Amino acid sequence: MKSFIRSRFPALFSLLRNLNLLNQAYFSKYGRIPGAINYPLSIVLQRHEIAARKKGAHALLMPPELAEKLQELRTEGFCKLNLSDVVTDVEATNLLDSLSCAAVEFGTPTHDDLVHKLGVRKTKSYFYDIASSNSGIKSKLEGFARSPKAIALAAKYLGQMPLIESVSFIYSPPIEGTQLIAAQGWHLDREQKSKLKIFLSPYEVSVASGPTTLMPLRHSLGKKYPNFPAYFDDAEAMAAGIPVDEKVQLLNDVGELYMADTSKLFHYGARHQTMPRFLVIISYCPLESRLRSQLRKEVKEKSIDYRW
Ligand SMILES: O=C(O)CCC(=O)C(=O)O
Ligand SMILES: [Fe+2]
Repeated sequence: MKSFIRSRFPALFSLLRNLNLLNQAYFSKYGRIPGAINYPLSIVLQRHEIAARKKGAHALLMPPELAEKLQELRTEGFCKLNLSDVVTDVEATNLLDSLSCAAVEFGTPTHDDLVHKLGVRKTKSYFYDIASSNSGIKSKLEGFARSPKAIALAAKYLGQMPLIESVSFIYSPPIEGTQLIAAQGWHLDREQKSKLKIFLSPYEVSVASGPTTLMPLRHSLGKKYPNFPAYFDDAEAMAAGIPVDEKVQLLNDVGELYMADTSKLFHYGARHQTMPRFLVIISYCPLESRLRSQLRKEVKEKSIDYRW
């Protein structure tokens, strides 16, 4: 298209180029529009979509049996559910079977294997997302994430029809030593005002298998985020008045799961598990992000490389 205009209508081409009409792709259907139009338009469109999502969430009927869980989410910032609260017994069994089969098939590679055989970055060697290379599991998790009751709970909690931001099935090898890497340090997932995550394992989660750990809402709310936007350790948490002793480990039996607002609750992933760890993490979020682009860049850079 560009070269056609350039060869057939050189004057028009240079006019368009001068107006910057050839650079910013937006609606491919309409061709290209400049940033000066694109940016305000995208804000209007986003507002419009958020309003529609809010209406959608408002119109949804809350399954009565989940009303109490919604209340818990609002007061504690997290809640524990049975898988069968969200899907049918058959669907629950089916999902757990598929996850444990995928886990067995994947095996229990070491940190070195993750780095050298599976190409995981050294600074991320504490986990690998099995769903990233197993499309069957990925689509099962997407199906589960879309189940009407889970969506209803997320929509009522977030106040709008949620985006399913990600689904993953992470594996972490046993951790020796005490060094903390990335999400093993305390942090908030602060990109949005709220972010509701599902944590679900096909196995029992005990202290030995590395539970996700969080600080309930009453101890997280209003606390300054030390070392923002990077991670922080227990000593830094205590110095900031975050009562580390009040932390909650998300322990569960097979068939149970947690939902937690990781944007409001300080939390970390497993630290010192002696057993291999398999965990589904599904993230629901509102459409709006509160990071300005510079801050977003900063968070990304620091969170990838930060270690202590
Ligand atoms: O590994 C985990 O349990 C939690 C990781 C984490 O920080 C998150 O999913 O937000
Ligand atoms: Fe997190």
